[in-house]
Amino acid sequence: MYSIHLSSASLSLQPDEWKNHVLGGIGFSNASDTAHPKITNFPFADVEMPVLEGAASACEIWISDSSVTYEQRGLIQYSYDENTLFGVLLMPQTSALEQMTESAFMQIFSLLETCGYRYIFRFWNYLADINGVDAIGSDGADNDEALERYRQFNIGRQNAFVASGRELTGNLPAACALGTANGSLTVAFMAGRSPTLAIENPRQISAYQYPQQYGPRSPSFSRANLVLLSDGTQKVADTDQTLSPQKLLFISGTASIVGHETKHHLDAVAQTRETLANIEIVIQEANKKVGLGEFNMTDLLYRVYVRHPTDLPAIRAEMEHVLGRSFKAVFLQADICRTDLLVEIEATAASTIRLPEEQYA
Ligand code: 3EB
Repeated sequence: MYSIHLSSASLSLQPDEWKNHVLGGIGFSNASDTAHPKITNFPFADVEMPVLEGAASACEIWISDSSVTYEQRGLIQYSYDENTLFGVLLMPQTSALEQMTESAFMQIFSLLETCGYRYIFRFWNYLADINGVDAIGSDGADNDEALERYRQFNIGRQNAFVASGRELTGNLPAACALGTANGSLTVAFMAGRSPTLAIENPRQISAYQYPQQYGPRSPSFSRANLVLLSDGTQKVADTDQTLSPQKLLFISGTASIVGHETKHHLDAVAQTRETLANIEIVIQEANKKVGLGEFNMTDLLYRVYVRHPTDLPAIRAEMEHVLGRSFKAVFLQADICRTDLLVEIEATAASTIRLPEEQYA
């Protein structure tokens, strides 16, 4: 399995034969990008989020080395090969965000149990107006105060983990949670048949142990998730050898948080530096499990969520300063789940990732 990153325009030019190996994708686009696919033969999270550099859209497409089956169940479009399932749930605005979120995650967990892909690598969560404050659902909590929507999302997500008998600490999936201007709740997910290894950050309290000041329920995610994909079909031709498992590292949305506190208020450059220090230590933790030098900061594919587009040049310059000039990143404009965070960076490492030249000029 590998991912490629390209614009919608390039995506639509790919041959059909290629598309039959696509597990799914996530695409970010400016509302004005008419090339953006609205209908695909594979599960596709279509996120309306401004792309700050280059093409008007940026798609991350996951491709299987074997054949892929496509299905739909309720609100979930999903696909799978013999060891990985990719799904997208698009939740219409039906009720309060907490209830919608709980329902969304319940449906996902139920599908994964049924299909036998219960080990979740990663969630991608996109919700409208993440920092907005509105009235919580009547049965949501023990008072009827207004609550920030990200905090409502956390209640619904945690309720679904509990109701599905999933652990709230320890081996949690990697994740990100970002705000969009429009749309409802979009959750994309990738899961497999065997356990993954959650990685935590020794500079940070685990998110699932954040104190109550960040909301009545803590967020259910790990700092990164290490996935070893042993593909029985990856036999070396005419020998008894099989390829060693592919190692994937999904680094969650990472921000300028040390302990549990936001650091460097109003300073996008210092927040970027702190965030990269967090990512670096997460990579070191992952390498303790799989071997020194397996993953390194310069080979990652980064996605950078920038709250204020005017901060982009400074954030990019700081990344160049730390990573060198040739790092690979897509920059998007998004609201981040704490109002004092100006930047959030996530990353993926895959040992067989292939990149087209185009997106990262
Ligand atoms: C943080 O470290 C920043 O709620 O799923 C990062 C990644 C963040 C995932 C989530 C939130 C989430 O707390 C915010």
